[in-house]
Amino acid sequence: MGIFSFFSKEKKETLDKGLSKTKESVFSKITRAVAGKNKVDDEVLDNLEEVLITSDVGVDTTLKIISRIEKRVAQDKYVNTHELTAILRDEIASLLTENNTEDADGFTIPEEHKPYVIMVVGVNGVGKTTTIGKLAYQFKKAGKNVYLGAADTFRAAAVEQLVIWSERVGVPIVKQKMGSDPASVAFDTLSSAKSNNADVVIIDTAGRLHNKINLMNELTKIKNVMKKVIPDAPHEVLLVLDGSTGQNAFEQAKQFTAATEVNALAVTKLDGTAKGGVVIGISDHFRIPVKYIGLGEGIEDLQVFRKKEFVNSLFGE
Ligand SMILES: Nc1nc2c(ncn2[C@@H]2O[C@H](COP(=O)(O)OP(=O)(O)OP(=O)(O)O)[C@@H](O)[C@H]2O)c(=O)[nH]1
Ligand SMILES: [Mg+2]
Repeated sequence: MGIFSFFSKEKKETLDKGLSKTKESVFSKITRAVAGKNKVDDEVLDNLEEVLITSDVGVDTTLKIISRIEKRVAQDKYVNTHELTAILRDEIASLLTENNTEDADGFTIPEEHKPYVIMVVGVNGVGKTTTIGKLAYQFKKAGKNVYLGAADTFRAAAVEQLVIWSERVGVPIVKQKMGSDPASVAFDTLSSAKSNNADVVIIDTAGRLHNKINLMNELTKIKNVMKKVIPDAPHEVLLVLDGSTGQNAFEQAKQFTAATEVNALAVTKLDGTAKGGVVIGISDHFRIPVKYIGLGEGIEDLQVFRKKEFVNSLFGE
């Protein structure tokens, strides 16, 4: 690692540990897929296809990966099954880096937008509030002046949960009582943040309302009210997805991005699940970049998603 590497040993360990269940599962499936074979042939490729699909990579992305490996095998004539994981790692890394966005490197807070407003959305229980706490911690560590807004006023204890994070991180929070109008909370938060010259505002929102239409209408209303304080807010709408739900997370991303404007994704709970392959499918499928991954419940367990590092961790030795 050179001096320009921002990927510390600790972060690599958290990533490796977080992805270990997915890795074990993928490796044992690959071992079975190549059992008794020396050469990568059609049968091995068929088995590999099944491995990727059952590892939550998703059908479309799996087919792209298999077709790349097929080409490579055809070119090299004889490919030993021992080389398969290395090839898989290379081809997945190339697929992800070629086909859409560059590595996002998390959120960069531009000087000209002050405060920079991040609105966090997603269905209930995916990890929105936790991700906000972890993000606030990272911004604060980077010397930013952070404000939190507790605009999930629907669920009992939701405000309290964000208050706990604000205390843990040591950043101010703007709140009202449960059941109050979330758009009004967002308005208050942006007003306070603006008058206190804050750098970043992160707004928590409810994951569950009476129904999905209500939820989408409310998000629109919150956005519109924000614009009264800061005309180009929100600058980021971060959709949080629970990676441990595998293909469900993928479906949620589809539905949410169709219903409301989203420009960044975070995939949480990759620790403790064997379904981490879903990040590959999500990163391949959506134009919207995966910016963060959640690797645990702790304050340090949120990492910027970097495609190569992710694939290396998953398919490394
Ligand atoms: N293991 C693990 N747990 C996580 C991660 N992110 C969040 N959680 C846990 O998931 C649970 C739900 O997280 P919340 O942050 O409350 O989710 P939410 O989206 O705000 O939920 P609602 O407010 O009900 O919509 C909590 O117990 C978190 O500790 C993660 O990356 N890894
Ligand atoms: Mg919450």
